[in-house]
Amino acid sequence: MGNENTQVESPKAGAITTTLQSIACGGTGGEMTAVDSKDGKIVRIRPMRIDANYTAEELADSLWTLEVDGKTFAPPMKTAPNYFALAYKNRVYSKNRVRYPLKRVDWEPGGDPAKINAANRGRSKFVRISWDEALDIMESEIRRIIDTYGPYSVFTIGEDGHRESKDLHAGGGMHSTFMSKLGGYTRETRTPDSVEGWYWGAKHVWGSGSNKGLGMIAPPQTGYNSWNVIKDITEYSELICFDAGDWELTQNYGSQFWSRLLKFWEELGKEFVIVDPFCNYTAVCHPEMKWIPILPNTDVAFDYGVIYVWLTEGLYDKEYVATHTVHFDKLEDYVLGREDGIPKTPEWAAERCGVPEWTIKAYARNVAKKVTSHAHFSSGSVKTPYSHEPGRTGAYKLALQGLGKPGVQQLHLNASSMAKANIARSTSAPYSSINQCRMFYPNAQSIPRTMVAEALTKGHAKWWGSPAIVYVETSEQFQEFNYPADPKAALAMQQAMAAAMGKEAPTEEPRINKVHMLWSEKPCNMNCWDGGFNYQDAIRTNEVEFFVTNHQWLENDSLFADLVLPVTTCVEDNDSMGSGMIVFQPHSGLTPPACDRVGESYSDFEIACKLADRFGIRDQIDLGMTQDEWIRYGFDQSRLGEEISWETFQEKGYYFPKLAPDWKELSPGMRLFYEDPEANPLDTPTGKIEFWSQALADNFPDDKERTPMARWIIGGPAEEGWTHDESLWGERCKDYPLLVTANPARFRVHVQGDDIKWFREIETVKVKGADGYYYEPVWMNAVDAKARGLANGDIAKLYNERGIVLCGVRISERITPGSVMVNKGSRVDPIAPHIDRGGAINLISPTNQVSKHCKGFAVTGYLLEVEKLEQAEYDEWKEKYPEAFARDYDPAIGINYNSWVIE
Ligand SMILES: Nc1nc2c(c(=O)[nH]1)N[C@H]1C(S)=C(S)[C@@H](COP(=O)(O)OP(=O)(O)OC[C@H]3O[C@@H](n4cnc5c(=O)[nH]c(N)nc54)[C@H](O)[C@@H]3O)O[C@H]1N2
Ligand SMILES: Nc1nc2c(c(=O)[nH]1)N[C@H]1C(S)=C(S)[C@@H](COP(=O)(O)OP(=O)(O)OC[C@H]3O[C@@H](n4cnc5c(=O)[nH]c(N)nc54)[C@H](O)[C@@H]3O)O[C@H]1N2
Ligand SMILES: [Mo]
Repeated sequence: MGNENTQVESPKAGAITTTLQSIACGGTGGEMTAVDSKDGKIVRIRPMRIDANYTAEELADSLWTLEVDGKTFAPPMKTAPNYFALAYKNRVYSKNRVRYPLKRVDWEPGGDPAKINAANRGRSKFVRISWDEALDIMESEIRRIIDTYGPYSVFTIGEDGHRESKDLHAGGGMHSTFMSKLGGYTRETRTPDSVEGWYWGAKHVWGSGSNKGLGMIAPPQTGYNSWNVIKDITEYSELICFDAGDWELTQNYGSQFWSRLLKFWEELGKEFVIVDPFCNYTAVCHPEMKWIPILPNTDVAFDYGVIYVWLTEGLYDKEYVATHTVHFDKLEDYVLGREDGIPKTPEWAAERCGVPEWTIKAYARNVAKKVTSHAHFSSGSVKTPYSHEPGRTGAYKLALQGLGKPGVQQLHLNASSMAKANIARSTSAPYSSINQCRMFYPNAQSIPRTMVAEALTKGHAKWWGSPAIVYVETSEQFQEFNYPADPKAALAMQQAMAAAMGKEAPTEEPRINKVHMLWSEKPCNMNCWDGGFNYQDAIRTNEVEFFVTNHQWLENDSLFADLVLPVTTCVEDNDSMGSGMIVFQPHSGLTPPACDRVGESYSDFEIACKLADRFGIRDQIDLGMTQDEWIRYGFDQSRLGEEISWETFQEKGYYFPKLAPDWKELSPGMRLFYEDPEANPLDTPTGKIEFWSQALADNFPDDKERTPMARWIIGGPAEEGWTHDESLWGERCKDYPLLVTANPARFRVHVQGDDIKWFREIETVKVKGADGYYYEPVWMNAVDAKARGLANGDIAKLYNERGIVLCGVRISERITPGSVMVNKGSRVDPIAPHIDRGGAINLISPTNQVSKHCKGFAVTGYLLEVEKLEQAEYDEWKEKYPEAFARDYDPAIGINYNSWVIE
């Protein structure tokens, strides 16, 4: 079967052809990149000159400059793509690419329990099948499931997330769009992963926040946008505190903007402090940084120690507190010990967070003395059990120092764009009309991503908070939801949605049922979300009659699938691009295919079209337009036409929107609120910053975990009503005494890129075990390693009651004693149920959510123990699970396709 859907031919034989691409793996676009190809294959990927097709005069109104103290910061004329983009050839031609449709050998369609062999998911191998056979299976299974149970038994997994940068061809919702045309589906909803603690905590302090919903502060008066925060910090801040957040590592996946900005700030003589269990890349790459090691998930103690110093030494902004905040007295009562008899002194804090008392005092006095901003991209400390507490104390610290004053800002994910452009930043928005179901729309029946395992294994689940993340009021967190959905409530939801979208509303209750088919368009739940081993168990039941994934690489969830449909990478598609949030300049461009497609792959959009042909609904999916027409339509729907004609855009291939003429004058960050809180209120119930929340007190009066004000919460046994016992002061820590710091990896974007061989050559990326296998490193302090008889290069078992993950020991002073650091996202390599060789750390993360009423995840700052894997046990496993140890393995890329496919 040819790629008849691609109307642009791949480069001609012989000559080198260059195409423009956007490669970021972050869901949104990255820096513009030039890709050179020959004979339909990529030969190299490199930066490109932004003035390649424009004169300096033509660019003049689009490029910003920042001038402070006689020093200048401006975008480079040569783009600075991230290292992932530059190495992407490894990814496109990885030995791990899915080249053909694959079917698990011992699964047959039809729903016969004897032919599902659910227990073998993640164990048995795959065989190649034709596209016709794959589409036959898809069609017959979807028809059977709908006939037997109704359409809500099809569960579409993986809306949005950090897939590759694509517009028309973007996955994560095409399956939902397709199913919606067949009468419905159960939607897997994303939880506020990047921002858990801000979402569940800080929203109750300073309102819904950026994008109206993410919980990081932004002024309602500017449509919840935070412009000119970088400019304000550059001009006024003397000190920048990175309270959990590794900007040198995490802010560079779109471009190298943040590396360069941090360098510029260094040149301006700014001071930096990083409070972090790990001496992170921001700390090691920038000599001016001061690192304060802290135990994971103890930031609340640290922050209260700091606040105690401020309150007792009068080092806070009293006037601001009086005019901009409410319930300061309650905070005072708690901090000074009037409420519970325990003053939260630096000494009290030191015993809990491991930071010496005098360091806490010095930090407190330094922050109060200097003009200080706090950088929180999403922040490691807000992905922990009870993360609403550090989310709230983080907000309190800013409030006490006059948030919004010149140079006193929260630098966060939606405050990291340099200058406002005149028109919409990208052409991607119009594609929401094709991929209608992507992100943020509620559905008649849904399951939050954090509760899928529970819903599948128990058959029911209950939570609070709607499936939407942005554009929602804080009060939606008080709403209760259930799986299976109540058909009456589901009908009401459908009618409300129809009304909001101006569509005809259904009148009959939907035929709600439990889910029996899983279809993932972003298959990495077990490795990105919480309780991964439980998720594997949930897939391994006959209740799941069919599990299909669309995927480019044979890894993670796809290893557990019954059918894998091969997907193109972003450089193979005929597409367009819009820039994401962390690039030098907003831009739009056309990205024709850079190379021939690998194997028989199609984009998620094309797969939906093929299926739609089988069901006679093609015109409802592509709306009768070719891909070229869609790309033109995207241009027409964007506001690009106000500044450039379609013909010129096509000829030039890319465009930088002009800057808003007044971009420098836009009120920076929270300045409006600072200047006049009455005229520019927050969207909290009182319009002010609330140290204590009446809304929480009214709605969840018995919640001892998220009380109306942030408290030092350590949890405890489940019998006593606690969601977690993941602290150093409970019972579980007797068996599992180490707190893990499970961060994003420098050389992966989440799970993406673990097979890039150029990175795997870097010494710190993997640890070679005595058996020749390259293990994911566990970074341990010498103190903790010595106590366990561990040496560099040892194979170690990381475990708790949820299972065992193998890692390679890397002893380093970069991690504080009491914690070990393992990067999330190393590929799953199952040995047996609840034993994994790949080092996929999220497999053993908590299965419970943030806290009782907060359905988000807790994926770092939890307990485990580390122990050497002795040779005798290794040999025993090898004998017991021979197939796991016999998988074809390439040290340059790790586990690969051949190990799972019978050729
Ligand atoms: N321990 C720990 N866990 C964490 C975090 C942490 O800091 N620590 N961070 C959390 C955060 S902030 C986030 S945002 C999440 C990220 O979690 P996700 O957004 O789920 O992460 P990705 O790994 O980027 O997921 C993308 C998946 O889609 C696949 N994919 C890419 N492009 C396409 C495509 O075009 N089509 C299809 N069908 N598939 C595609 C990729 O191969 C990959 O499997 O992880 C969270 N998990
Ligand atoms: N290379 C790469 N870049 C990425 C990603 C990736 O996977 N790879 N993911 C992207 C995404 S979607 C997001 S949301 C951002 C996240 O960007 P960040 O907010 O910067 O990342 P986090 O992992 O949330 O936080 C990182 C820092 O928090 C520290 N930390 C962990 N636990 C604690 C704690 O309990 N207390 C304190 N004080 N510090 C702690 C970690 O050691 C780490 O240095 O990164 C983005 N950029
Ligand atoms: Mo994220």
